[in-house]
Amino acid sequence: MQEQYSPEEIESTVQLHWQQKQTFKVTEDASKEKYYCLSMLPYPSGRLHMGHVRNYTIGDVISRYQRMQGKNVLQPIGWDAFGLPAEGAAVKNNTAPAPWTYDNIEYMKNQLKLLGFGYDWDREIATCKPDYYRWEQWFFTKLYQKGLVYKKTSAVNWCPHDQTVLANEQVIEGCCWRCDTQVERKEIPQWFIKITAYADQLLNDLDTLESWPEQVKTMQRNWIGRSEGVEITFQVVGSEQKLTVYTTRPDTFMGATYVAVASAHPLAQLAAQNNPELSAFIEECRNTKVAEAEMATMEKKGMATGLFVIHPLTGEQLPIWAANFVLMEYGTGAVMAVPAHDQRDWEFASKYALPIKPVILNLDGSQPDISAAAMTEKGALFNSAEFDGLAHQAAFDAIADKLVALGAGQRKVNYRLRDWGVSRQRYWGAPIPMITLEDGTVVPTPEDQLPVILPEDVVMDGINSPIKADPEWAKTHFNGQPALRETDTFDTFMESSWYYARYTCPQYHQGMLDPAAANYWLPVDQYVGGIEHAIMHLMYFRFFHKLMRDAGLVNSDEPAKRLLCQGMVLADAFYYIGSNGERVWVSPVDVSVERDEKGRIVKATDQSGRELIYAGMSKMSKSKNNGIDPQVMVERYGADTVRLFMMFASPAEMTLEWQESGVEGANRFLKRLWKLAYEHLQKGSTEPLLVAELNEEQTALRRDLHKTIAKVSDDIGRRQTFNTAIAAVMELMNKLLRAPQQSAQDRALMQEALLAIVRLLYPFTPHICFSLWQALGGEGEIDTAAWPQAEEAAMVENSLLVVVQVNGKVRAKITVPADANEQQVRQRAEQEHLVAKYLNGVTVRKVIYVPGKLLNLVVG
Ligand code: RRW
Repeated sequence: MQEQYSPEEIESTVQLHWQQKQTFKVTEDASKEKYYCLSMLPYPSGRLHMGHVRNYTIGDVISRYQRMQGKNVLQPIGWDAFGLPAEGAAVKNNTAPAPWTYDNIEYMKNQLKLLGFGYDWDREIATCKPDYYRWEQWFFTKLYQKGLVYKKTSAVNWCPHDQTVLANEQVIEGCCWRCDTQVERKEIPQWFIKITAYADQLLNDLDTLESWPEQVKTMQRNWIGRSEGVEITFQVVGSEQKLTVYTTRPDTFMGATYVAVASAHPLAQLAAQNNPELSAFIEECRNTKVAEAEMATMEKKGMATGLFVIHPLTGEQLPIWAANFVLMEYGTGAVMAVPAHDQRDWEFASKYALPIKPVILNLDGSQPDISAAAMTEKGALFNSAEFDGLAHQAAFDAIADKLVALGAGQRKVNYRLRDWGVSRQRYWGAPIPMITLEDGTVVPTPEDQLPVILPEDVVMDGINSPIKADPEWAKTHFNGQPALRETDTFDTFMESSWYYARYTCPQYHQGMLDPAAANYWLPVDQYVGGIEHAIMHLMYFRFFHKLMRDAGLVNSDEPAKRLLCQGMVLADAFYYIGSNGERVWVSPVDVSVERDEKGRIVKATDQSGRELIYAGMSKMSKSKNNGIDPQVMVERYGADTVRLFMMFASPAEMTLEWQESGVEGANRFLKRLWKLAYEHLQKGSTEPLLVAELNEEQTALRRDLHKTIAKVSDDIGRRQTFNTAIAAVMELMNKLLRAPQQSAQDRALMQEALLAIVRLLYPFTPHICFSLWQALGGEGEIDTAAWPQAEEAAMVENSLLVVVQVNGKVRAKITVPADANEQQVRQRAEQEHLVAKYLNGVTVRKVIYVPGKLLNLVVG
């Protein structure tokens, strides 16, 4: 063993060993308990981000820990390789998306290896390869045959200058990213998958996911948005037409004072025919595409249509307004407005001077004050004729029943969830396997024509998809007749919805999944990834699992038992004001700082000595130039140090503040561990440990060792508090550093402790632990070693702390053997100087003894 800890050397040697031995290659083995640990696969964006390192370190720690528990652990990795960034980069670098993607994969793969992650590389997947996406295409055609896929027109961003569809990311402040032309909305036919048919299952099964974070489940519940309500039908005045709305608050119905419809609603269109002003308003709404998230905050605008409906319970006429915040795609494209009890309606009514009629009392029975805002609580009714006095649920039921009886309403469960639009008008994606015949009929691509291969050798102009630009590409045949292929491609969330299942049988050619392999490994035992995927990806992932189950491909209901969402990675950000008043961000690696005694930054300068403004810690990002390159850190300190710091600096779900001083601390700790082992080994071999012969001090140290083993096991395995596990090992290390090393048993104990510590740290810092295990003479390789076991007997406290009082006043605390009786405890107490002092010249009249806790001597 070398005296100096030299991570570079150790890490490359150990990594080579893993590669040659194929340590992390696994196959199905019915004799072993399986464990499937999955981290969200990366986009091959070019270089690893610190956020990736955090994600993949957590996954690797859990995988290595589970392997040492004797389980058959699958930890795969792959590439989420399709998507728009590759198109942008290809145009910029004058290349094509495919070579750019494959180069990135090669580069990032090497970076992952340098970090020492224990992947089964034989299962690597790149989602842009036809042998992957062919099964996605196949599955889509099956879903089509089941009636779970349909085509519908839907709005996209359209650049009238470039004559092309733009992805949301390509619309910058309402304009085209290339030519700055105002973007329009355009309705085009697109493919949808009926996720709404699974809304109830996706909602109900959340209750079975006991080991998913509550936050994620809540977000999914809200996204699905199940509500019970009533669909109300109004008669339009002077017409045969009807207008239908859906409400979850029928109890407020007597307070409805107008109805609002989407600008695209047929009634608005009808009214616009002889109303140019309304027609212009509708056009304006059509051209302003508003993201759903912005709906709540945008300015609410509307216009009266001149039409009215009849309130089915009061017979009153309510005006119909066209409004920009009602969307045709949602529900019926119309809503009833109760401005006294809905804030959005209140704002709209206030703006356009529409009547506001309160009908719900405050909780205390008083009338609500609606002068400054709506009252949105649930309460008893007033101003509601025959329904006055009814409490919320009773009012809901009474009004619903009455509407049903009148034929003007029906109860309905509604979901906020929309069907999944999977069409993208982009090139770099899996072609949608549908064909249009000459007579306009649309059919799925026949199985023998799959995969529909995306050509990789293309020239990008950045405007048109090459498969749309080339009229030949779409040409095909169906039953001997000429036909045209779909030139749209899938949303990349399609690929990431089922990759976890394909990892179980990546080379299977007879079908999408090999049921034996899939059912051996699935469901995933532990999924690790960013919270940004809480809603969409994790919903599609759960949806696909159910679709595959219903196609007989898997036999479980949910894809992942346990989910861990790691926090963001932050770093200091600094800037100065440039000559045009702009902020110029300076990378923290190029900044020198002065700190006050509390460690706060008081002065920062760049390399030329220019004083900088400190902007605090923020998420590592290109825009603030505060990304820290993982590779640079690995080169400077070694992968083990980077991994250890990441896991120690904060709990996995919390944000992590990148501090180079913390990285240095982690590095010093590893050097101390190396040195301790080195010095121990320099003294030669050790004798067997004889537990019965250990003195009190040695027994206490051994108790600490076994308690640490128990704590670390629990912290990693159950609590997933990796930072406290590391802290516990560090504390133990401090004790070992001070432990005497004179006797043979001192050294035998040190040997036991070091062999345990290298295994406890192995999930975090596998390279150094691999080497130390070898040097210490551990049995076999550490990769296949068993996790250390905490011995119950070693953890038993053999001494107790007893509080000694004289006349109820605490005078001393003494340590006694655990089996001491009252007599022995009293003897030991009376020897204590501070106790003896109060016993001088007095008689002990009474002794109160609480065994193992308290001794009170009553004197007088
Ligand atoms: N390919 C998708 C993806 O997100 C995953 C599919 C399953 C849909 C924080 C994490 C920060 C990310 C900043 C930067 C995800 C990060 C994994 C970061 C892969 C996190 C990456 N691909 N968490 N990650 N950069 O390549 O959350 O503080 O973008 O779990 O790494 O990220 S990805």
